Amino acid sequence: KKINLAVVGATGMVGRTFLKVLEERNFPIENLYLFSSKKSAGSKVTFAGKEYTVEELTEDSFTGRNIQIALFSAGGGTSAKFAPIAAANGALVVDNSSQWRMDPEVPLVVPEVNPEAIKEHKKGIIANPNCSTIQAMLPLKPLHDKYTIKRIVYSTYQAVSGSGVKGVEDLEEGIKGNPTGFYPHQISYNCLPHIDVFLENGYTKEEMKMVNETRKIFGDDSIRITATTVRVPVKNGHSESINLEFEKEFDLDELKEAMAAQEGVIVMDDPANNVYPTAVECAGNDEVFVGRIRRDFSVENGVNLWVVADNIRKGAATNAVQIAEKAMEMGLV
Ligand code: 2RA
Repeated sequence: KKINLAVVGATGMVGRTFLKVLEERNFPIENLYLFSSKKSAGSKVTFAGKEYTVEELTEDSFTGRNIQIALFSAGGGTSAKFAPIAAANGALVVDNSSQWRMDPEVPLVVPEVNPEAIKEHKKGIIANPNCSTIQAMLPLKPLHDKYTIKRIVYSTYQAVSGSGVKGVEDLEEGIKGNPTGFYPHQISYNCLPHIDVFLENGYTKEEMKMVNETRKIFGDDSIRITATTVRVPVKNGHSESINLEFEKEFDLDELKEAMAAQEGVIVMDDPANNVYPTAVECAGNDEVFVGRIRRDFSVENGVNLWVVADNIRKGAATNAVQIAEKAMEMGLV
């Protein structure tokens, strides 16, 4: 069946990728509505061969239009105000901002990991996890099920596309010698241990997102987790070094097979032939790529992984569209 779908934040990097992914996946859309801030309203967007005019988002945008799914990627403030309005007008909202992720009445979903959480929504809002969390959940899910993860150390190497067009511009101009000053320090030829804002506990919001969102998605607050998230001079694609300690013993080949069997994961692991995932080669795909799989000999039952994914696709747009597809499959729309 075809449905009426809205995209809020349609002109942003994730919003434009929502549309690309919806078209690629032939999402069954009857009527499409595109919304943005006043600044971008009026711009034209082509979708499935048809031209659409982006409207300014207002409190009446959802009235009387029977919008059944609304994909949001327009910042926390817009989601805070307009997601409830969309839901009150009958839409199921899939929100990419961090606004609703830790709300107990809002499921935080990676469709390959915890699809059953979708039907738990209490206010018509489902939250898309942070990009760096999403890509970690896919390889970790089979390992947690099989060996029970007791501790995680995340170290991330995050592309500038995570900051949107302004981040990409600071890197590209910086390489030419004209940094735009978007980042607090030069990003070209540099690494910045600073994503989002610093908190009282000395961590950044990005680091605490990985800690808190992992526990919510696995439904397990006992997992011990620490994170260091770093902005690196990569245009697109987040890379992550993930160190895991398990309650149970494991066989390395069996562990690799468990990840390879996980829907959405591709294992690229043959160091003798220089085979391991890199951002440049993995960007543009919807899978999560895992390599450098090796035992951590410093603890009883530990392993190190290198995990790469496109942070705008699987890390944001594709994951949200997959949630919408799953919700339709479940008859929730
Ligand atoms: C970043 N994960 O990379 C954050 C938000 N997209 O900047």
